Formats: sequence, C-alpha cells, structure tokens
Amino acid sequence: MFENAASGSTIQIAGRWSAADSRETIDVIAPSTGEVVATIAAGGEADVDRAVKAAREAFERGAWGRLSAVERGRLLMKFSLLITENAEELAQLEALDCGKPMKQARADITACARYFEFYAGAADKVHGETLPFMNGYTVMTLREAKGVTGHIIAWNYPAQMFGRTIGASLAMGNATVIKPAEEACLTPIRLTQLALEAGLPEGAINLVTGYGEKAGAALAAHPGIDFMSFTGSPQVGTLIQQACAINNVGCTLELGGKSPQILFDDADLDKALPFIAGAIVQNGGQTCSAGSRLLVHKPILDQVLERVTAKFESLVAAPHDEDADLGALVSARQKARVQSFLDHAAETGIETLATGRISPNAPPGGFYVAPRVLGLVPPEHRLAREEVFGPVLAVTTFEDEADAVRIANGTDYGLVAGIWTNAGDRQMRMAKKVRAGQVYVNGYGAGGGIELPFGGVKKSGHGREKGFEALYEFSELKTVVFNHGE
Ligand code: TXE
Repeated sequence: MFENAASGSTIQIAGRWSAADSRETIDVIAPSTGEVVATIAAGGEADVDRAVKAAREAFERGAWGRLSAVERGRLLMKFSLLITENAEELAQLEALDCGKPMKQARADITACARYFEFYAGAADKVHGETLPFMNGYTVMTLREAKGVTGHIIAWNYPAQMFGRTIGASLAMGNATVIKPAEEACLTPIRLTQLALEAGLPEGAINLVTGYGEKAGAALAAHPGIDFMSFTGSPQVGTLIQQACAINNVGCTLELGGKSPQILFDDADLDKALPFIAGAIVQNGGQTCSAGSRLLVHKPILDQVLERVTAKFESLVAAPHDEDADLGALVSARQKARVQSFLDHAAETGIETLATGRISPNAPPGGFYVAPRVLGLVPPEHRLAREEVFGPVLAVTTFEDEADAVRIANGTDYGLVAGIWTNAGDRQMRMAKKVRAGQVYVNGYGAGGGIELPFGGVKKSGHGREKGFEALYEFSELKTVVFNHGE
C-alpha cells in the first residue's frame, strides 16, 4: 500500500498531501475479505473550501491557467503514459478496493489511460466558429474553460470515472476538485499522485476524500464551483442539482439505469448470449449500463431460458486474484441491498431460474453474491423497474415490436438498450423508438467506448460524458462580435 493511503494523508490540495482538518478518518475495507486494508482522511467543509480556493488560484493565476491547449494536451499524454507504466500496481489497488477480478481491474486501468490519451489529443482540437451576420460585422465563437469544476464519482469504476471526468475537464483548461466515493478511493488517490509526477501543475487536480454527506455535499454547495459532474444514485443526483440551482451553475448527472436487452426471434442467439450474460455479470452487475432486463420474444422463450440458465449456472464469484467471472460486491451495504431485492422477489412469487456459485476459496468475510436469473418478472414488478446493482438478470417476455417498445420504455430510467434482431428495418425502428442515451444493435458494451457520447434520459440523468461531447459540457461558448463597418 502506498504511503498516503496507509497513513490517512489522502487530501491533495495545491500540491500538498494532508490529513483532514478535523483529523477524522475512514477505514478502507477490502470487499473480497471484509478486512481493513488502509485509512483515508474523512474530509469536510474546511478541506473542500481550501481545495476549491486552490483550484481557483491555479485557474486564474497559477501555472495551469497559463498553459496553451497544446501544452495541456502534452501533459495529459505524459500522465496517460505514466498510468500505463504503473498499470499493474493500479489494477491491484482497484481490485483490492472494489473487489473486482484482476481481469476487470486491468481493463479499467487500460480505459483510464485511454481517457487521458483521448483527451490529450482532443485538447487542441476543440474550437469555435465564425458566423454569418449583418454586413459590417464579423462574429466568432470561442470555446473557453468554465473555471473550477467539481467532480463527485461513484465506487463502481473509480479509475474509469476519474479518467473520463477529470480528463475531459482538464483538457478544456479547467481546474478540478474531485471527491471520490468513500468505498473506493485508492486508485483516485494514486492517480492524483501520478498526475503530479507527470508534471501537472499544483492545483489542477485537488482531491478530497470523505463521506458524501459531508465532503460531497460541501463540494456541490460551494459557491466557488462553476460546474458539477456527478455519478451516483438518483436520490443524491437530485441533491446535487438542487445545490447547483442555488449557485446557478450547471451539472451533468449520470444516475444509472435499468437497461433492457431486447431479443427478437430472428436474432443470432450464439452472438447475443455472451453479451447478455456479460452485460449483467460485469463488475458483479454494479454497472450503470448493466443489461439488467432481458426482454424475450415469446416464440423463443424456452430455448433462450435453456441457454441463459446453463450459462449462469456455470458462473463463479471468486476473490480478485483469480480470473473470476465476477468478484465480491463493493460493501456489506451493497450486498444487503441486493439481498433485499432477492428476498422481495421470493416473497412475491418470482422464480429463481438459475443460480451461479460462490467459489470455495472466497473468504467468509467477503461480500459475495452468486449470480441469478429471475423470471418471469412482470414489467410492473420492482425487479423489472428498480436498479438492483448486483448480478441479477430479470427475464420478461414480449409479444411483438410494439409490446417490446412499451416494456423497454416502461421504467423511469433510459441509459442504454441492446436490440438483437437481424431485420434491418426493425433495427432502425427500434433504435429510434427506444428511449435511451445509447442504443446498441446486435452488440452491447457501453463501458468501453471512450470516444462515444454516453449519458441518460429520464431519471438516468442528463448531460453527456465521453468523446467530444464531454468537452462541450466542460466549456462555455463565448460569442465575440466585431462591428468594423463596410
Ligand atoms: O450512491 P450515492 P450509493 C446507484 C446504485 C446503488 C445506489 C446506491 O443503484 O445501489 O445508487 O449507491 C456521494 N452530497 N448507483 O449509496 O450515495 C458519495 O460519497 C454529495 C448508480 O453508493 O449516490 C459518492 O461519492 N455527494 C451509480 C457518490 O455520491 C454525496 C453508481 C455516489 O454515492 C452525497 C453508484 C451528498 N448528500 C450508485 N451523498 C451509477 N450511475 O453508476 C453521497 N454522495
């Protein structure tokens, strides 16, 4: 374990590491064993205030604010290369802190490095336009940084979220303050160390570890923040938006989903089934874009169930040092939450069609949940409407295309959808009718697309991350009008 996380000096402000002003700490628990492995600072209002002021200083007067877009891009590229050099150490931290299998943790670190690579390249390619106007005028738009951006991220993909939100904001020239989730801070802390090592000026990234209700709430409410980026639950998303409304600043909210995989009777099942299992088992189902609902066209129900249940019965949850199908869930709280959904399913007569296994090597103190297939789940049932955030697939049937659209759109969420059909005209109709921020046709893989705009509609949130769209979110458009006469 690196020094800061062992000693609790996990708050980074203007190049300096420190403990919380209050000296309070939080124990870091490894989900795969349930043991305490580190201590982090429980930052609060005073720490957040110092961090926001440091970011403001870096943006307005410090070295960061004086860099050109080309120079910012070069530093982000150095940072990306340093992440890759330290990838194995980072992957081990991510696996330890989140309970992920090493294979998943390595993929997450690769994606994190790739975010900084993408945004390094993009930094000097975002630009304004000249616009036609009245004779005697020349009008141009400039894309400028917003200033100081606040970032509150979740515990399910800390390294990836750090990459996508901090990478995009820094590329635009903002100075940042990040509050990672109290359950999973280790890679954000280590990444911040590496950013300084790569030469990012002091104050460009400030990091305050701590609880959401204290450090997170203080960050969202701070009047020195020009824009907030939040990933987490819809309940907290509402609080963030309220805080932003009081300060009259914007925010992007990424709040999860109940994403459907829609399987028509003409689909290529050999192609679809690995994606269907992968999309709900990846990261133990603790993925905003998890394909947690399987909508099956009635004529193929029996053959689909036979194959899906066989697949799930072969899956094993195991500690992160193995090449496991899934690891432990992030916390005892999350395990209890998933269990409460399973209990509710049983109490309301929903059948468990398949159950995977927990490896005998899994320590008894770890937070393991065996993957499940539940069915048939009526579209109005809680299991078909609420985000379980665990390895639980809810199977529902549909009669025809219209029924599929009605059920797919019948939840409060709208993040991702998978459509499986070989009929070209149906592919196009469905892609247009399903309400989601991202739609996959004969595929599914929301996590990987660094270049692809990502975000939700309805209760899944608003605003877009990833790709160039994120750069637009983290910038302001200024219109400059020259009245020079004819
Ligand atoms: O989220 P919270 P939780 C969903 C998922 C999960 C459920 C609960 O269904 O089971 O939410 O997870 C910070 N002011 N998602 O309770 O509390 C907190 O410290 C400011 C989906 O862990 O929303 C952390 O950094 N910040 C989601 C972040 O918010 C506050 C990922 C997320 O925690 C705060 C995570 C407050 N008052 C959960 N309270 C996705 N979109 O992928 C907490 N936080």
